[in-house]
Amino acid sequence: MTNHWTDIANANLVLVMGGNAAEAHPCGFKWVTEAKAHNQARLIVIDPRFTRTASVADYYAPIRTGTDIAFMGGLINYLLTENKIQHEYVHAYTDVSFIVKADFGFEDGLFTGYDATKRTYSDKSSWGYEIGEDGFAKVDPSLLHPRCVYQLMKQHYSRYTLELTSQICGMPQDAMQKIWEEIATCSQPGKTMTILYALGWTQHSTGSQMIRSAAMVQLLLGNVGMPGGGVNALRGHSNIQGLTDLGLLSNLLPGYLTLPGDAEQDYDTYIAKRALKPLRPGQLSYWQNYGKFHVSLMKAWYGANATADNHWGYDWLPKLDIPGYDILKVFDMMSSGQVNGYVCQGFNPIAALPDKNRVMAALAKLKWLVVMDPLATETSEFWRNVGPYNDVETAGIQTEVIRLPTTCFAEEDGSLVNSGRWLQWHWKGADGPGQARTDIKIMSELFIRLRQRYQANGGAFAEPILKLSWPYKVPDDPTPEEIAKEFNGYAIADVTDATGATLKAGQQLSGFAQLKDDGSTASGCWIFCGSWTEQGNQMARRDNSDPFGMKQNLGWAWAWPMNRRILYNRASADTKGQPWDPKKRLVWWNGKVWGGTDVPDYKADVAPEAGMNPFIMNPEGVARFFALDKMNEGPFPEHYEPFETPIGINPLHPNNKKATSNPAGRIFDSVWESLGTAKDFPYAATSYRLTEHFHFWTKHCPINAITQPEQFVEIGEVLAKEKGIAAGDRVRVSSKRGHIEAVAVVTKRIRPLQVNNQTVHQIGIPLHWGFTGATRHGYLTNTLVPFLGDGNTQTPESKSFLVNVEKI
Ligand SMILES: Nc1nc2c(c(=O)[nH]1)N[C@H]1C(S)=C(S)[C@@H](COP(=O)(O)OP(=O)(O)OC[C@H]3O[C@@H](n4cnc5c(=O)[nH]c(N)nc54)[C@H](O)[C@@H]3O)O[C@H]1N2
Ligand SMILES: Nc1nc2c(c(=O)[nH]1)N[C@H]1C(S)=C(S)[C@@H](COP(=O)(O)OP(=O)(O)OC[C@H]3O[C@@H](n4cnc5c(=O)[nH]c(N)nc54)[C@H](O)[C@@H]3O)O[C@H]1N2
Ligand SMILES: [Mo]
Repeated sequence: MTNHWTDIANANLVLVMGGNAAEAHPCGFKWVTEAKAHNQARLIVIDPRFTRTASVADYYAPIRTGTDIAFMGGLINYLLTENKIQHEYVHAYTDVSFIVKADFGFEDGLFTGYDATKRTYSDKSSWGYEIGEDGFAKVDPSLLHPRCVYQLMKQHYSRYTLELTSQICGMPQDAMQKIWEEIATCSQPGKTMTILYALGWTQHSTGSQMIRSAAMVQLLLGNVGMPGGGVNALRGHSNIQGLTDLGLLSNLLPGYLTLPGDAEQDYDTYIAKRALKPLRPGQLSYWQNYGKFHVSLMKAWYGANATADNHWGYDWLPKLDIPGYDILKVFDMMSSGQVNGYVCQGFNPIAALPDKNRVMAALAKLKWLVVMDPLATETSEFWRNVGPYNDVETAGIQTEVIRLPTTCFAEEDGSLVNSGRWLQWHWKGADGPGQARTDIKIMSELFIRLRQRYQANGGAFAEPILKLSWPYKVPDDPTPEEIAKEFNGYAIADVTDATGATLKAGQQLSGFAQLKDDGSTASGCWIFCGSWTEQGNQMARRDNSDPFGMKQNLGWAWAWPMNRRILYNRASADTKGQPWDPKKRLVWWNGKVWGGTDVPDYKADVAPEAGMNPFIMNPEGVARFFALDKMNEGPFPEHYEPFETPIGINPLHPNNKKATSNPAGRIFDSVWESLGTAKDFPYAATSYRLTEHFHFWTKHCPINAITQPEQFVEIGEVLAKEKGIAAGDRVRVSSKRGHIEAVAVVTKRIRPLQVNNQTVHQIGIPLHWGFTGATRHGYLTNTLVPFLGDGNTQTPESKSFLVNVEKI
């Protein structure tokens, strides 16, 4: 989230789109209720299904899955043509005036630089600013230059008319118009909309660009950095925010530092490419400190072994030969026999990943599989024949499966990072049962034994393991406190910071401004620096007072970065440093320093007149409508159809097959033949969760199993009638990849949509059941989902695929 949970109460308008917060985030959803009760906020919900969130909305409209970019593109077009934008904000704090290179273009659904044989933009060199001789990006504040971002954006979205976008989304024109008008009222400086989304946006082959299109709307309305505004990802598992913060994606290091690529064997080149110089005069470009964060990380990992002479152990970092080994890639490699062993920790891939039969076959190619989990999961039991639900030939599977029982999160101390970036310490509720051990203990024992083997026998590339520093009191059982302190970081030598304060060697750092690139500081995750200082564990703070009435609650837990609650909050004040609206006071300039009701996201002593802009992580200091080369399918979001499209064409580009679905989406060659078409599988399906279960594991708990005992699917009344299906009938739902059986729930909540002058029916498929646990055994929903995903994040397209439905 750019903002956070309690801040939702500051919104005037709440848009829930691409998520179902009342069901998937029932505790956090209370802040929407607060906004309605105390702020007269209105709630708009846009979802293919009428959900429990929709049931308390002021306005609900249906949408066809996978078409939200068309809706947002139409909205951008509306805001620009109707002149409903926050002018001063847009002019000062965004890239509208920046001039784009002359060879950039967009034609027939494709941007410049596309390589159709590789299905990727192999040449993104035109997706950039024109740079002047002074080294700065060129701008035209009049916005008249035909290639300034404003003009290009206007031109790009001029195609997104009300008529066309309504035909793509299947949303009636009057509903669309009404929602656009209401959203447009938030272009007034003091009026804010918050956008709450989750997987209804991420789980598409165009998911990242959907979210970008929402961010563009929020920028046009001047709603980023504002209380009650922002683009807010409501995250999944309780610590999934912590997962990305700590760099547990295959291409990341902790704190959103990035792993080097194969071409970056040289340390100085690696740092220089990331520590970018400002692109405009007077800007900050905070990533210029990259080297300090990186060296401090390497000191935390490798201690005295990381020295200036060995570039702080740079050679010990793996260098990526491809953009990343995401989960689709790893299972694709497994399928083709390139992976021998797999350690599966707190993950149930056969239930969670798309195309269950493909994942099954991949697991069966392993020599060994280690499952670290408190429970028996479908994955740990994948080799078991349970009749039609998992029809495998057990004798043919040679994979050795080893189960290591772990405790669960409630059986250990530690911190969880919530969607709002708050690190909240928690205390264990009970000891784990039987022989269960904590994940930390299992991993530490594994590390110690591996290191002993390398010490005794040597081996290829042993240094990263042999040189690792392991300073814990009980080496095979580090405490969560020790690890948390290491993430925060400490002074290795006496250190004087910019304010003149001196830290003694061994003392905990109080913030990342103290980090050095000379080896005198260590920090395992620079954005967590400040969470465990000499004053103790900041994450354990529980002061919920709200002295300014702005719901920022700075004494509750600790938020990264630097206990700042709202990112880019400098943008909540105008160019003179005064709040756009006195009722929405977040930070302001008092003549000497920046202060306020939140921790300023800015350099404290830089006066507004200096012209430094609020988006300090970008070298140009402003927010981007034009994404430069950061996205894999182009600088502006464009609507592409889901890979399995119910209408077969992209109404924006009916004559270019290459632009039907995301031209740079993630798909492996072997997957094409597993895709179906509307001829055999005419209905658009989407999958989702229910309040009564958490994924695939609460079905082991009798109470949850009783409340939602077996697989069902939701079918609209019109389609049910057409197919002769009554409520309670058993139906077979099939895709090109397989089928499941379920009880039919016939509902008014899903209605047929008019799309491209034809009727499209949608089917809703919840995902929790399987062949373990106390619920009625059955198939896995992911039997149906195609094995492909987003072009940037590789997130599978679990929210839009084609199925057929028949009564059994
Ligand atoms: N009770 C419970 N809570 C959970 C979880 C759980 O399993 N159980 N899981 C947690 C996890 S890990 C996550 S990631 C989150 C997920 O949180 P959410 O994303 O809110 O949950 P979902 O139920 O997957 O789906 C969200 C909604 O998106 C809609 N949708 C589908 N396609 C589209 C589309 O193209 N456009 C739009 N606008 N909407 C679409 C679906 O109809 C559905 O209502 O929930 C978390 N919370
Ligand atoms: N079709 C479709 N597929 C989806 C989705 C969808 O919407 N549609 N949603 C996707 C999403 S967002 C997600 S997050 C995934 C979820 O997929 P998974 O993360 O695989 O699902 P969970 O059942 O939550 O699995 C977590 C496992 O962790 C175990 N566990 C709990 N605590 C601990 C612990 O402390 N240590 C260890 N080692 N294990 C522990 C649990 O017993 C459980 O088996 O599913 C994805 N799959
Ligand atoms: Mo998730």
